[in-house]
Amino acid sequence: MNDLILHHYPESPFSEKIRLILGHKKLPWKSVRIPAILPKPDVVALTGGYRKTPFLQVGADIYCDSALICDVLEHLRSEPTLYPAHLKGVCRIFAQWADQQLFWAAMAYSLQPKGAQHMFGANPELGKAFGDDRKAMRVNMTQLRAADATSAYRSYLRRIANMADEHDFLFGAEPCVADFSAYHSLWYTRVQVPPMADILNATPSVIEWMDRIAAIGHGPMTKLDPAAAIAIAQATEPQPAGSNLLIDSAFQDDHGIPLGSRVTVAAESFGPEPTEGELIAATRTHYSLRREDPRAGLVHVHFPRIGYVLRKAEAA
Ligand SMILES: N[C@@H](CCC(=O)N[C@@H](CS)C(=O)NCC(=O)O)C(=O)O
Repeated sequence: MNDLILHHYPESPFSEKIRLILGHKKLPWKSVRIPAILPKPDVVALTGGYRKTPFLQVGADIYCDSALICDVLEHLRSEPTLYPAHLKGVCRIFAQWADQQLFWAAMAYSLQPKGAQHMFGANPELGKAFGDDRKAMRVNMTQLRAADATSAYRSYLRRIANMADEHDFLFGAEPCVADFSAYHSLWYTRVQVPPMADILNATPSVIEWMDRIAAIGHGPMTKLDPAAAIAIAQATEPQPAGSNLLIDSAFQDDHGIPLGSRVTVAAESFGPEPTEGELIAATRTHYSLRREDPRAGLVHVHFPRIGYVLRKAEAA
């Protein structure tokens, strides 16, 4: 099999979720460091437009969004599982809540002036560029005010503590996808913005649970430069739909858009840059687009169905 290449940057919470899952499943991986803000020419060469972090490259197949990457890693190595049979629905729904509600509360809390000063105090120009970049990404969403975010974050931490009081991990003796999704936002507060981390002190069982997750580590990783990753895509044929690392291939037509159509796929909110290509799969779980890139050659770009908008491309 082609190497697993994670495109990410150290401070990214959703990347920390995937780094830990790679460690949990003991999967070796290659690490490509990408910029945190636009422009991202090497990213877009592979994704065709999607600019969020992280994404996973396997040869000339590009898997966007950490939820889809979880499915890919589970398909590749089913043990230890992210989705225990008796928790299948609830752990995915909990993860979705954590990746949305908990994440945005944690971000708005952590990046109040004191937190932003810690992150960018030494480089105010970078702080301004980061703020402008994220502002442009914020479509179809309301921004939480710091005080409201603080209230929500405190409540969420108490609820997570109720779970961590009961078992070593949120749903039992072993971690599942819910743990990794709940962890990454709290990790951001604790590790990236320590001046804001005192909010965690009211829930010591959450801190102990975080220590257990952190102990999992990131597994065996080697660095790769972005140009080498693009050359790998260039030199590799993408996998035909149905034999890639996704679980299903049956066509599910909810949009009246036949396979073979020219389409765009874009995130519903936050980071609306679309990827355009030929629709080669639209299954229960994901969309796959085929696109030709001047630098990366023929690539297949995959997105989860949930959270993404499929449209027919405008005629040129
Ligand atoms: N639903 C996406 C969310 C990813 C996301 O919002 N990532 C943040 C970084 S942690 C991001 O893309 N920020 C802008 C950027 O890195 O360009 C996922 O699960 O992967």
